[in-house]
Amino acid sequence: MPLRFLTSGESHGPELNIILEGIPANMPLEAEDIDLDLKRRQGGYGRGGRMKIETDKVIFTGGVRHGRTFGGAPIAMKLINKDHQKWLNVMSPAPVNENDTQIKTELDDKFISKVRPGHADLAGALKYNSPDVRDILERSSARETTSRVAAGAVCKKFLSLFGIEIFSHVLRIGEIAMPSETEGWWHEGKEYSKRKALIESSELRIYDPSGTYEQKFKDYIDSIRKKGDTVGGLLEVFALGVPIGLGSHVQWDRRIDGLIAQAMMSTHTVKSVEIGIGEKVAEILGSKVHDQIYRDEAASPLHYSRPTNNLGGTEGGMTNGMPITCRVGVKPIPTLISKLDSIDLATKANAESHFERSDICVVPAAGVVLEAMMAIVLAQAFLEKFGGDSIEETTRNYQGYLGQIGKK
Ligand code: EPS
Repeated sequence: MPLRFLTSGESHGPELNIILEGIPANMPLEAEDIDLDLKRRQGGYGRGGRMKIETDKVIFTGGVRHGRTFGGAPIAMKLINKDHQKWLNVMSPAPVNENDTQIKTELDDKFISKVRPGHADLAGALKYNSPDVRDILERSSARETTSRVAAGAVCKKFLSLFGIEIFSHVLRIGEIAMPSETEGWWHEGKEYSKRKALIESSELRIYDPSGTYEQKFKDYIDSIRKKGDTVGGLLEVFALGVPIGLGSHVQWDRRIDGLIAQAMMSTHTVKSVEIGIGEKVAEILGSKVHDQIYRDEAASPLHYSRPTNNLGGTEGGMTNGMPITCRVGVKPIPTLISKLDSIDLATKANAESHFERSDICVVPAAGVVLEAMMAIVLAQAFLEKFGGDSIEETTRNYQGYLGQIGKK
């Protein structure tokens, strides 16, 4: 059975629900494995009022017993939306009592027919025949990324048992970019943990050993806030310790680079995905693009190494044993204090877009969501190749493969 997951729940509904099926039995799993990433997602400079209300924590409702997965049972999780208490009537599943004038007034007040450019509002309202755009925005809200992070955290835990680690950092926010020499921070192994900790302690999730960029970014985001605007950015997401041979060249829908790109692109606000040096492949000659392979006795046990990783860890739709590297561009949040020109679906007239509450910049938080999506895709591919019903069986399968390719 392939690893699969579904999420449900609305931004202001009572809770978010996740079902993740296919994680082998007997994997150690505790709430704190997930809560740590939920907290990371809530952070980042430039977040809005909602993150002051919520303290996202997972509640397991199935599939976990005594600190481990068991018997193939799907992992079921829920996350409570604290903010729901203020939306009890607006989000109530019960039919509306037309005689209750108080509720009718509250519902009228929260009815939305002005669509936000850049959001799902216009297409969603027409497609689903929803005069009230709230029918669309409640589910299309990036609140759903909380569920992805929960599913991704379980996948990260699974991958960590096989030495695979996923991480992200911010390269650019709007007009300000990190200097290119800081981009390769994680290639130098011995400083890795220290550098990672530096990024974790940064509210921008940047690698800033000089300490000069943190404030620059904060001032910049503050200036955007003052203008009533929003801002996007660029991130790098990478995976280390990935074995050679995940994915396949034999069919279009089995190529790992395509699967990674789809998962990244499916994430709210994402508008570009590059693997390795990405669009630069268009400018550089083949002799400089392709990562040459050299015999290297010291690089045991496979006895070869590659000094470059321009193709970002994938060749022919398969992982090639090098780190997987991905650069992802996220657009500014479409809910702006300074409203955008749009239309009112009820009156069919020009109208300014609707504003309720929003973040100014979600770029640092997006990194945590993209890590989750990378983890889900890699766990799927790993289980497709090595998956057993239990962790013990999966480990045996993996060890057997390492022996076969001479890596044990
Ligand atoms: C989000 C919760 C939402 C938004 C945001 C992400 O909360 P609310 O709608 O109550 O302010 O802050 O949603 C969006 C960015 C979006 O585009 O819809 C969260 O939990 O991350």
